[in-house]
Formats: sequence, C-alpha cells, structure tokens
Amino acid sequence: MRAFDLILGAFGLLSAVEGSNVKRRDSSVQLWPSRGQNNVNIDTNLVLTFSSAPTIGKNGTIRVYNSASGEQVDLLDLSIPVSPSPFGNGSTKANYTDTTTYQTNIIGGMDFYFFPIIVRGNTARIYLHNNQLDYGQTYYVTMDPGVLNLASGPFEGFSSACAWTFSTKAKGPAAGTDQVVVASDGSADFNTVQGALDWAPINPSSWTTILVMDGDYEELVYFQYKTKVLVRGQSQNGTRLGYPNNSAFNPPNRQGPSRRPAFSFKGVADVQLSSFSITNYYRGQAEALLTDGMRIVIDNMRLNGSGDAMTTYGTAYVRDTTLYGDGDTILGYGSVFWENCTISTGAAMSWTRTVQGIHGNVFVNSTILGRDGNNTFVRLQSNVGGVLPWWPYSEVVMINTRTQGIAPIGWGPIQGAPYPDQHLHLWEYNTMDLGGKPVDYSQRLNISQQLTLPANASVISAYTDPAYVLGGWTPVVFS
Ligand SMILES: *[C@@H]1O[C@H](CO)[C@@H](O)[C@H](O)[C@H]1NC(C)=O
Ligand SMILES: *[C@@H]1O[C@H](CO)[C@@H](O)[C@H](O)[C@H]1NC(C)=O
Ligand SMILES: *[C@@H]1O[C@H](CO)[C@@H](O)[C@H](O)[C@H]1NC(C)=O
Ligand SMILES: *[C@@H]1O[C@H](CO)[C@@H](O)[C@H](O)[C@H]1NC(C)=O
Ligand SMILES: *[C@@H]1O[C@H](CO)[C@@H](O)[C@H](O)[C@H]1NC(C)=O
Ligand SMILES: *[C@@H]1O[C@H](CO)[C@@H](O)[C@H](O)[C@H]1NC(C)=O
Ligand SMILES: *[C@@H]1O[C@H](CO)[C@@H](O)[C@H](O)[C@H]1NC(C)=O
Ligand SMILES: *[C@@H]1O[C@H](CO)[C@@H](O)[C@H](O)[C@H]1NC(C)=O
Ligand SMILES: *[C@@H]1O[C@H](CO)[C@@H](O)[C@H](O)[C@H]1NC(C)=O
Ligand SMILES: *[C@@H]1O[C@H](CO)[C@@H](O)[C@H](O)[C@H]1NC(C)=O
Ligand SMILES: CC(=O)N[C@H]1CO[C@H](CO)[C@@H](O)[C@@H]1O
Repeated sequence: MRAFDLILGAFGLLSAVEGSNVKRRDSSVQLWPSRGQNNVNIDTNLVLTFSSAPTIGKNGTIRVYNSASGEQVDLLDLSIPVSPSPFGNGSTKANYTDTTTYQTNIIGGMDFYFFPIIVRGNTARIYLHNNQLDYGQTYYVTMDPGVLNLASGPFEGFSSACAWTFSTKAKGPAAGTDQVVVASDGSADFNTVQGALDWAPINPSSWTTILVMDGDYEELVYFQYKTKVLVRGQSQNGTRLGYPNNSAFNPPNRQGPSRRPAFSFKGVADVQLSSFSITNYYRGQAEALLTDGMRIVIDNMRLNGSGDAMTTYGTAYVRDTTLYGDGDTILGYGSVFWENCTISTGAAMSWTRTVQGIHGNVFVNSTILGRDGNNTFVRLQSNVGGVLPWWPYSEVVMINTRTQGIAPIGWGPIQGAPYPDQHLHLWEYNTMDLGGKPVDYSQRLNISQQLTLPANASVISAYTDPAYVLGGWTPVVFS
C-alpha cells in the first residue's frame, strides 16, 4: 500500500476567480489517506501535502461523512477560535467569565483545546476529533474553499462525495493482543500514540506493549486509569512526540487537572515509557511530561519542556533519561528515584513539593547542568502571594552528582527565613564537577547538609536503594 497518492491537478488546476480572472491555484496535492484507500486506521489524520506552504483560513469547514449512510461523523469549523491564547503567550490563569467556545477535542476522556489543522512546511495535517471513525466503514471528506490557502489563492477543497473517500480497516487488534504497533505512515495498527492508548485495555491481567516506530507524532497525549502499559519508541531520537501546549494555550478549567503538558496521564499504575522523545514546543508553563500514578518507569527518554518541564505525582523511577527545562524543571509532588539522568536547567532545577510521610526527589549518579552558570538545585516558595505554608517537608537528596553551572550556594532561594527547617531534607553527598572533582561546599545554604562517610553511611546507603525511596517498590524495567 502506498502511503501517498500523487494527484496531479485533480482539483481545478485552472479555475475561475473573480469573473474573468483565470488563476492557477494548486499544481499538485498529495492526500493521505489517498483517494479510495482501503485499510485505513480509525485514528488517522487527514494530511495534504502541497508543493508550497499553505496557510490556514479563518473560516470554512471540514466535514467527514459516512458514505453508506450519509451521516456526518465529524465537523471542524475554522471560525471557532483555537484557544484563548493560540500562540501560547497570553494569560495562564483560569478565566471562568470567558464563555467563548474554543476548538475542543476530548483526549483520553479530558477536554483539551487543540489545533484542528497544523501546518509544517508544505504539509497541512488535519486533526479530526478523536474516536469519531469506526472500523469497517467508508467515509468521504469535504472541505470548503479557503480552509487552506496557497500563494496563488484559496485551495478549493472538496465538495463532492467522491472527491476524497477512504475505507477503514475491517476491525482493530483483537482483545488480548499483547503488543500493538504505531506508525505515523499508517502501515501498522495505529497512526497515533493516543489511538493505541485509547485502545489499551483497562485493568488487564498482563502487560500491553505499544511499540512506536520512528517518526514525528505531533499530538497531545493523555490517558487515565490504565495499568500495565509499556510505551516503547523505536529509538530515543527517532521517535519524536510533541505538541505546542502550555498553561496559556490550555489554561486551567473547572473540569480537572493541569492540561498544559504535551504528554500526561493520571491515576495510572504500572506504566513504563522507554526510548522516545517528548517535546513541548511552547515555552512558559509547559511540561513535556506529567506523571500521575504509581510505579511509573521512565527509561531512556529525552524530555524537553519549559517551566515545570516534568511534573510528578505518585511514585516513579527514572533512569538513563535527559530532561531539559527552563526552571522548576522538576515540579515534584511525587517520590522519584533518578538514576543516571542528565538534567539541564534554567533557573532552579526543582520546586519539590514533598508532603509529610513520603520521600521526594532522590538523584543517584546523575548530572545537573545549570545553563545560566548560576542555577540552584531547588527553590521553595509559597504559591499564594508570599503567604506560608510553603513545603516544609520538601526532600531532595543527591548522591554522586556531577554538576556544572551551579551557584556556590547550591540550594535556594527558600522563602521565609528563619526557616522552619527541621523537616527539610536538602542533602548531598559527593557532589562533583563534570571532571569528577569534589565541588567546594563552603558557601552552601546553611540549612542544606553535605553528607560524609563514615558519619552518614547508613543514610547514604538507604537513599541509594530505590525501594527505600519509593515506598517499598523495587522497580523492574522491561528491556
Ligand atoms: C469566509 O469568509 C469570507 C470573507 O470573510 C467569505 O467571503 C466566505 O464566504 C466565507 N466562507 C465560508 C465557507 O463561510
Ligand atoms: C502573542 O503572539 C501573537 C503572535 O506573535 C501576537 O500577535 C500577540 O500580540 C501576542 N500576544 C501577547 C499577549 O503577547
Ligand atoms: C476573560 O474572558 C472575558 C470574556 O472573553 C474577557 O473579556 C476578559 O478579558 C478575560 N480576562 C482575562 C484576564 O483574560
Ligand atoms: C539526540 O539528539 C540530541 C539533540 O539533537 C543530540 O544532542 C544527541 O546526541 C542525540 N543522541 C543520539 C543518540 O543521536
Ligand atoms: C527544546 O525544545 C525547544 C522548543 O522546541 C527548542 O528550541 C530547543 O532547542 C530544545 N532543546 C533541546 C536540548 O532539545
Ligand atoms: C547512563 O545513561 C546513558 C544514556 O543516557 C547510557 O548510555 C549509559 O549506558 C547509562 N549508564 C549506566 C551506567 O547505566
Ligand atoms: C552508581 O555508580 C556506581 C559506580 O560509579 C555504582 O557502583 C553504583 O551501583 C551506582 N548506583 C546506582 C544506584 O546506580
Ligand atoms: C547568582 O544568583 C544569586 C541569587 O539569585 C545572585 O545574588 C547573584 O548575583 C547571581 N550571580 C550572577 C553572577 O549572576
Ligand atoms: C540560616 O541563614 C538564615 C539567613 O541568613 C538565618 O536566618 C538562619 O538563622 C540560619 N539558620 C541556621 C540553622 O543557621
Ligand atoms: C550526618 O552526620 C552528621 C554527623 O554525625 C549528623 O550531624 C547529621 O545529622 C547526619 N545527617 C543525616 C541526614 O543523618
Ligand atoms: C513555539 C512554537 O513551536 N510555536 C508553534 C506552535 O504551534 C503552532 C501551530 O502548530 C505553530 O504555528 C507555532 O509555530
């Protein structure tokens, strides 16, 4: 099956614009799915590739109809604004007086503002609302003129029921299948990571593996309450997930939790992510990854976010992973054991919000790079206008950490000096420069502790054991 079908001049190569003016509009367009294509996955995007870059119009619709019944199964109306902040640069606060309807997609059961069309280079990718297509159906697509525009004028789109049709696969993967494959070129079980996650069973008796082939997956990913799911990329740099999203594009609403990450999940248990990259293309409060669940394994990943690049709740074991962020790079509510990770940060590496009774962020054999030459490991401040309480049980423990660009004070700022510091654990053992030479501790924040041997041997030993940090869980990483 060919991924793309070149259609030359199928749609009005020469057509009349404004009376007698005859204008050449679109010389060629490649469609995916191609016209009449069979065996299409139900999570397909609709992709148009032109010979030059199209722009997105301000009105008009894209509709998908079931060819047999004539029923309209999806509608994208471009006159609906994308988000209160489509460029991700506006207010990051909830605005409950704003009753405007924005482009909304239900992803993994939660509503997100989304881009109905994303243009990259000469390609326009149309994102239908999730889960609108069924197996074993034939569909046709219509698109108003001017939904997309070329330098030569509006792309005239599709108006007839036979201009752009395709048929979906007869059925999806059988229940009980333990591995499904995602490929962005449509050659596997799913086209999108979200499609595979939507399919993954709730509460299965054994693990489901979602293998993601190399490619670009520009999609918002969100799932809830799943267990025993392993998402594995073909290669860390070649399997690229990402989305432009942040707290301005998707501000808080009344429905629920943070919606600003590129990839997030909630209320899960036993989830492993391995060997792919996630980038949040927007800056600001913009997680690459938000983990909320028990026994989460993050292995050999490359994560690139901005503020709060990774937010954690629950328990997680992170190894062999690179995390890049612009400040509060780890927004930590969870108990997380970091082993052999590299964290590159602007501003403070972490705002660790450990509560009483659990461990916080523990780093072993990891590297922390401060990009400003003057960064700190953690800061602790009140979130509400300078009023306490802040996070008096915050715990960050670093063992055998290589560092660069870290301020001599190491830790802070901490709000509220003199600090009610008796519960804080800001501890480090054997912090080195990149060459392995011990760093100078003489200017460290007075309430941090520099552990030594033999005095602190038992503490150091305890904190190198993931099970001690993670409430008794000994992580198992599937390779
Ligand atoms: C889109 O807007 C233009 C100008 O505002 C108008 O001429 C055109 O009819 C509209 N198209 C649709 C499909 O509403
Ligand atoms: C956001 O970015 C857009 C596009 O660059 C610009 O037109 C707009 O003025 C910006 N808004 C704010 C609040 O900065
Ligand atoms: C909230 O939304 C209303 C209605 O759209 C708008 O007038 C107001 O400026 C918004 N407030 C903020 C802070 O963005
Ligand atoms: C992955 O990409 C990053 C950034 O482009 C680069 O620094 C790194 O060396 C790459 N890793 C591999 C294994 O190719
Ligand atoms: C992270 O993503 C941003 C935005 O796409 C990009 O500018 C930056 O180069 C990326 N950084 C790394 C280390 O990949
Ligand atoms: C540490 O992680 C890197 C990838 O980031 C990997 O190449 C290396 O083998 C790991 N080292 C150990 C000791 O696990
Ligand atoms: C850290 O690295 C040392 C060797 O440098 C190794 O002996 C130890 O097992 C590692 N610890 C963890 C928890 O990876
Ligand atoms: C480093 O940060 C500290 C605390 O924010 C500040 O007082 C100091 O001036 C900074 N130094 C440099 C060289 O930026
Ligand atoms: C640490 O330094 C702060 C600010 O200089 C001071 O208020 C506090 O009393 C000191 N705490 C200890 C335990 O020395
Ligand atoms: C480390 O050892 C010193 C000296 O015995 C002790 O005062 C300190 O409380 C120990 N730190 C921890 C975290 O146990
Ligand atoms: C900063 C950034 O990557 N912005 C992009 C966010 O996504 C929109 C829509 O795809 C692009 O137009 C921006 O360039």
